Amino acid sequence: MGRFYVTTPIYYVNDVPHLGTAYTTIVADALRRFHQLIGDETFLLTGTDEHGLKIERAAQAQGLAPKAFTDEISARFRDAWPKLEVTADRFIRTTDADHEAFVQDLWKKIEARGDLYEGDYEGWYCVGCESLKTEKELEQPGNICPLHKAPVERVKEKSYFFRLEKWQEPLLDFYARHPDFIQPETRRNEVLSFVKSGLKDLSVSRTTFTWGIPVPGNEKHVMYVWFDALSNYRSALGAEHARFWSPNAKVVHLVGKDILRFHAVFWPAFLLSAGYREDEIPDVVYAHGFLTVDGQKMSKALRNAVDPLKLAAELGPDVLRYHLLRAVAFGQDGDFDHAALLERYNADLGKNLGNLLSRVLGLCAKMSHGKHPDDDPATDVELDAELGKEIASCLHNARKYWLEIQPHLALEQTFKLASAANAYVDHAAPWTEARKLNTKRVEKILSRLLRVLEATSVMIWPAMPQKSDEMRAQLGLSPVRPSVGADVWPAELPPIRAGLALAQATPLFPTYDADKQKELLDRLAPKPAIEAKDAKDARDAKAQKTAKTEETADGATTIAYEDFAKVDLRVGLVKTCEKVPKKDKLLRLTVDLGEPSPRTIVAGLALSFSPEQLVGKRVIVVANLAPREFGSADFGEGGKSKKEKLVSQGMLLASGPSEDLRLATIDGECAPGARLK
Ligand code: ME8
Repeated sequence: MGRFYVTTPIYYVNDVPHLGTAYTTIVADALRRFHQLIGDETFLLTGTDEHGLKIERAAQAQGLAPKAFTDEISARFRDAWPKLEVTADRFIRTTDADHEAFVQDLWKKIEARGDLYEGDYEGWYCVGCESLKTEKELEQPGNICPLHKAPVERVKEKSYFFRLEKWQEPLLDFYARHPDFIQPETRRNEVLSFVKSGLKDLSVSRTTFTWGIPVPGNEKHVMYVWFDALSNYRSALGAEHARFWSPNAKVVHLVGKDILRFHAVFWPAFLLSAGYREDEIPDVVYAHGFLTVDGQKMSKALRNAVDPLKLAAELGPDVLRYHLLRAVAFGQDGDFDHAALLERYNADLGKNLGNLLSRVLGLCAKMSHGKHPDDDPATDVELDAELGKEIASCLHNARKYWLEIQPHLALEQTFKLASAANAYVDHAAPWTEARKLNTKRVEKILSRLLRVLEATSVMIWPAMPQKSDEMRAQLGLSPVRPSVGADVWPAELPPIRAGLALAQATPLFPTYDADKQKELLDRLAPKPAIEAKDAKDARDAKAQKTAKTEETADGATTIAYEDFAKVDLRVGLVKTCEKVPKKDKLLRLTVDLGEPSPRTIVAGLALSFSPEQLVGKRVIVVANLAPREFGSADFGEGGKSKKEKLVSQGMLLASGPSEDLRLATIDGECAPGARLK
């Protein structure tokens, strides 16, 4: 018996559960179920990441206090996972009191080791990543975060620093001694070259907002959200740490490739610094790829459109789980294609496994009085021996792949076994043997097939626990309920259960005909995705749409509400304003949008306003417009002048001709950053 501790990332509560977060969570659950089957003691952890600027702002945007906001969204995650058949041993929230106490204690340990010092931080911060960025990492023009495609913010504040640089060599030694720590191999190489290129000390506290865990002894600072978040993997265990954070437990962190660096570099460095031994560092950080949906990047709008809970309610959670686990090669990027899901459902589940079950039960009803027949292994023929070999190899390989965290391959082997059994029915032709009155042969064939089905019902349990139960009920078997210490993964065919009463066959996976598939696609797949799949349909849909487009009185076309909702309009407070030398129309402003540092906005207002007229004014800003370049200009005077690029990080709203513009503004003392709706 071993111990297996598997974690998902704790998800930010600025978003609700979506297909991406469901994916990691389902993989974690399937892995843990496999380990339960082999008798391991297991612990599955998931939860929510609730502190930091991103969450504080999301709460503000909803007009809620951060805790009230996080309570609401965290509950949505907690309620979602059981609907996908995921059972966690703990659902941690970083606002849980025991977590906060643990993190403060960890901080003190690191501080006592001399690995924290106070300093000033100045640099670029991406709130989406909750991470500082070097200039090298940003896209130009406009200092854009390559992941979030949004401008980063300039931060300048007092901060504690963690001596990450000091841990560069120990980390490299650690990676060398633990080649399996970062998986898959390509990701390991990326991390290794990142660390080899030189680590810099890490800013681990913030002073410009308060939504975080206070730094012990200096409450002006809150801890950096990643310091807080990563610690959840250890804090969540509480007293269970003796069993699950010990050298004889396998600790696996599943993460998306977006957050590998935090887990593979910062986390072990924090732990080593706090005095954890090398054998108390997690065993594996497995970075999986990113999913697209029907070939498109999962933008926020698309994420909302593809609701895993809706899919699970419609198709059954097991079908969604199976498709996600089987269709994506774990570790690589993959596409969640609605049409492919239905095709795979029909092929693997309906026509292969489902058909095998109904076929065999149907034959048993006719040929063995609905009972499991007897079988004398001494009378095996070559066909039986071949099936035997296939069974042994599929069982062995599937087990190996689950252990190697390759669920797609484990399931491939599982369904290979079902295909082999279907081929065996065809070749063994029990109906012909029955006509020849060869009863013993008929019994052997049916018994063999029932035993393959029993083995398969165990093999699918990690991916499809409900369907496994249903399948076993039809086979007259009790559900798989693993217990610690008992390895129930079959090494060979399960025993002959002569005389066992079988139930009547009911289709486990009724196949979808073309009409039903179309109806499901129309209902479940987001419209643009369906259009993208079929160019002709897309053209037709577009033609129809154009025909229906309505015109307003002045000839402008209408847009859908969703299109309007994409525009992020905010109240801004003009802090500074200056003329742009040699550009008659342009003013350069800095505008406070409630962010840590004001945005630079370049606007064609100079023919209507002097800079003094604008400072202190509240304006309306399109805050999510891609940054726009207006060339460059020489600022400053005479010999001290400096050429600067003119990049606008937003747009002001105004009306009228250039020389008589009226600015859109807002009544009263509205807070900078307030969203217009
Ligand atoms: O990063 N495809 O939280 P998060 C596959 N709070 N997986 C996806 C995905 C996609 N398109 N989109 C998201 C955070 N994911 C931090 C983690 S852990 C100490 C703190 C999954 O809500 C994937 O696992 O942004 C990714 O790493 C995670 O969601 C990011 O979740």
